[in-house]
Amino acid sequence: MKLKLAIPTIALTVLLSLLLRADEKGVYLNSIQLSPADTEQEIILKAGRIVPTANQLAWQEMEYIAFAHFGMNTFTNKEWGNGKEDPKLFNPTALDARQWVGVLQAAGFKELIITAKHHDGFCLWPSKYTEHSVKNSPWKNGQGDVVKELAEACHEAGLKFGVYLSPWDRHEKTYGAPAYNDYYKNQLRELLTNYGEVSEVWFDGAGTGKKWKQMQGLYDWQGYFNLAHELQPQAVVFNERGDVRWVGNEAGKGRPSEWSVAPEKYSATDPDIGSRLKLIEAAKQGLIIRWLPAEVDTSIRPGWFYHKQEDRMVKSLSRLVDIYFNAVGGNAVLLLNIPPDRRGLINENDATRLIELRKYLDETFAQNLARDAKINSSSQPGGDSRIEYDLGRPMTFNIALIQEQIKLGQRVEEFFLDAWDGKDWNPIAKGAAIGYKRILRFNPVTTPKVRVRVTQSRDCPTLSNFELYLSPQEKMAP
Ligand code: FUL
Repeated sequence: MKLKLAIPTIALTVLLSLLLRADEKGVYLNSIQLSPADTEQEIILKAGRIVPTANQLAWQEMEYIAFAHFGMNTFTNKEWGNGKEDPKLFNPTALDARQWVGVLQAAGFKELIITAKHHDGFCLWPSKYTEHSVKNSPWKNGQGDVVKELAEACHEAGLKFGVYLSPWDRHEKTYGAPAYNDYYKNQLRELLTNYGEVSEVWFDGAGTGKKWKQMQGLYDWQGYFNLAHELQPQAVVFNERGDVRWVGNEAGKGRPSEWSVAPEKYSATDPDIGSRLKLIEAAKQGLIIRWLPAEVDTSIRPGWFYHKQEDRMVKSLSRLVDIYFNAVGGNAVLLLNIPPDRRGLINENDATRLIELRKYLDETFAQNLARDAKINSSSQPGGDSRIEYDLGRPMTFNIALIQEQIKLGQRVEEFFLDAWDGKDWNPIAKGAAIGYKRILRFNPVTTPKVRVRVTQSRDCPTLSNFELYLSPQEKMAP
């Protein structure tokens, strides 16, 4: 007789994790200072107990966010404007925020971030502090406000809303001097006061030239963060020193091991941000380590802004699938840019591809083959921790999805996925970091039993979820 487990996988693994932790006295913090006197054991235990804030956790759980680069560059066919563009050039013929939101929601995005101001300084809202904005454009006779239309459409539909406000401003006269901080904060205050809830604030670090170099020592980053947190307490700030960090490239690539705990000083493009080695180095310098998860930002087209000549260069479905598995399946949030065209609409080519991707992902994740698995877990102090999933009968799968209970920290440093062949356990896949979500892809395996074996961790490993799938191509194979 086949016994079916009444408790769903997720609840049981959480329960097991909690039982495993019952005797621990841990302090869970968002950041902690390491010391040169710390032993390796102390360092990793401290790191294993760093946890996300409620905002960081809610952000991570969104998984899939849309970026919309739209502004002066859309009309000048540029990627970086010089700030001398005539506001009269901004003139979308059919801007429809609800069309953007409709497409993005159907595609499964949970948030939309708009470039309220890009490096050229042109503002998509009628800022009181500059003439370089929609108010001097022919669009709606200067009475329009793109930020307002988008914020309203997002809130109405239940899509979260975020703003990108470029710190680098090639139009504003005060840029390059301390007075620019007031200008920037005034604009930030407008955006974070007049448009309802804002869930993410993007402070881009990009720039070039003499004034930009001058500003490096002058930017009041802490002041910007404080203002963002004061006006929108539920928002996360994207910035090297903010709440969520740049993954380090714009190609849609995450690292094989993406650590969510990072030292206060790190290089965004370093292939290793927070391995045990990095933590030991950080301790030698007495650095603070903190929860700082990765965001993978990339565009569906070659450029960030819309260019007609790129209409046929929308990334292929297979490329987007790889980016998705790599980012969302690699402990990061995917921020995918879809640049609206000169009409002020999401172009048909991009919309079609986004829906294809949604369909592919829905089909892939439709049937969790481990849903009714019987679970057995064991762990010895100082030894491996193992969780076994008895599938009841041989099942064929080529995708495994594993999640850690990150409310208790990111702890796993090495793990194996093993399959039972009737006599022995054989490894199918191996990895280091898991974090919020790790999705592994491999050649199809048929087995009645699988197990996750954690061979190194910073503290007791606490898995919260395990799922198995067969990808649509394999389902269709003869
Ligand atoms: C970069 C900018 O220079 C690009 O134009 C784009 O906005 C990208 C998201 O960030 O730093």
